[in-house]
Amino acid sequence: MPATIIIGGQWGDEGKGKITDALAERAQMVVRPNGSTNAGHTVVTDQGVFKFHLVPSGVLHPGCDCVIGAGVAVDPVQLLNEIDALRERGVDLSRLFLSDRANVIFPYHPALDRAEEERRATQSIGTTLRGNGPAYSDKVGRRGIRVADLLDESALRDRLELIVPEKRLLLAGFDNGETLDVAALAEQYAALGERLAPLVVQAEMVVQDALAAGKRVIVESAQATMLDVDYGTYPYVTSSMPTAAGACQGAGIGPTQVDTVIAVYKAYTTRVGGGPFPTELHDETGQMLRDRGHEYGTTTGRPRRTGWFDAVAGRYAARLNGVTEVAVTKLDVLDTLPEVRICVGYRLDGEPIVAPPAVASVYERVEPVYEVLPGWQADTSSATSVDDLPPNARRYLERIEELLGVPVTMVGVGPGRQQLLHRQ
Ligand code: 2SA
Ligand code: GDP
Ligand code: MG
Repeated sequence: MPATIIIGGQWGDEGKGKITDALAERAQMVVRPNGSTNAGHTVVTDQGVFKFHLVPSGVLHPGCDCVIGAGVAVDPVQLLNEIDALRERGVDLSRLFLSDRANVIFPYHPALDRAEEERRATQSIGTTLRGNGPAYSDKVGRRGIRVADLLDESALRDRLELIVPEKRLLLAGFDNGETLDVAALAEQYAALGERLAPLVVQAEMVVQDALAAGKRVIVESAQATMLDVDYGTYPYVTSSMPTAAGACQGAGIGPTQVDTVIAVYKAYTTRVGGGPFPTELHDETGQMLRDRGHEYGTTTGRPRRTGWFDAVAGRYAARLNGVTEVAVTKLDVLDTLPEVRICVGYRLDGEPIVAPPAVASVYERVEPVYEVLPGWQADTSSATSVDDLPPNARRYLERIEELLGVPVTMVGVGPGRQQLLHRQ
């Protein structure tokens, strides 16, 4: 059976965790293909609020295997903390697997992340400071250490002997980086490797075997298309590939093994960190979206920037990912507005443009062209079907669908599991 990929269609935090949890009810496997502890995916159940960082959002469903794929950068300390916290809440983690090829985040990665952000000063990216960028840089620079390398302490020490001297130089005078000690790191990380060993598998084979056995496999991507290292608002991007293509690579599947790509969009837009955001609101409507939408980083608690739905960036993402279905979340957050806006075009120096420009400083200058639609000023959070939604809310969804060029099949009207409407 072909796999389903879930991706973010905007700048992240669209509600991918909630959509994954909903689909995982009928799946046998959820694979996380990319990102690191920078991600925060929220699932709200009767048991409370779960914020997943590395563990796939399908883990609350008994019978669903959860795989952390080769494309993920894993901080072993954070992963073990996440596992312990979930176990304490009674979550069964016996079906959690970790790729032997996933890269490992060492303590020098967050330190380098902080040092780099400080050095960039006014041009800082606004990263989550989890070491994500430095870890992926090491991966493609062939200086990475992978999960399998933690399982042999002497080989691990050899790898660190090669890598650490450069880190000492880069971190000299910062965080006592010049004192990084190979033997201590090797001992500590070999011990962490020992604790992780029961989870470690050749994940791409586990995923391939599941597909071959006709199991329903969901690939849950982290971050979002506009944060993609190639197609996002470079350099204000993350360092992995949060597209459908990147999800294939990180999970170890080919494009012909996928038949459904679901892009998740919020009914408005948010982004955390720096970088272009044409529809950003700096007024009380922006604050209202932040308040009603609880727009604070799931991992860092940072206030998220907020703005209107951007159908230009949205359509770009839908096309790049070959999206087959769209989920629109957080419609309820717009319930009180007398009118809602959708950005239907960009103008650059007075001329219309149809897609995001490559250069961030040029993208910053883009002016959004808005279409104004009437609001619905009614509660949507208790709707149980799309037919319950006020006509203006339905019109808003239809317009989004038209502009993205992809059917909207799911609509979120609240954080809870029941607050997800299915639409044909
Ligand atoms: P990084 O840490 O190197 O990946 O940061 C680079 C940019 O990517 C953005 N980024 C994110 N944007 C939205 N949500 C993310 N996850 C957390 C959440 C974020 C948080 O779920 O709320 O808690 O602050 C996430 N992760 C990375 C980041 O803001 C930079 O713009
Ligand atoms: P992700 O990174 O894409 O999984 O999204 P996050 O979990 O970082 O952020 C989404 C936030 O919105 C979480 O707090 C969710 O509980 C919440 N959420 C998801 N869907 C809805 C919805 O339809 N309405 C409302 N009000 N909140 C939602
Ligand atoms: Mg998030």
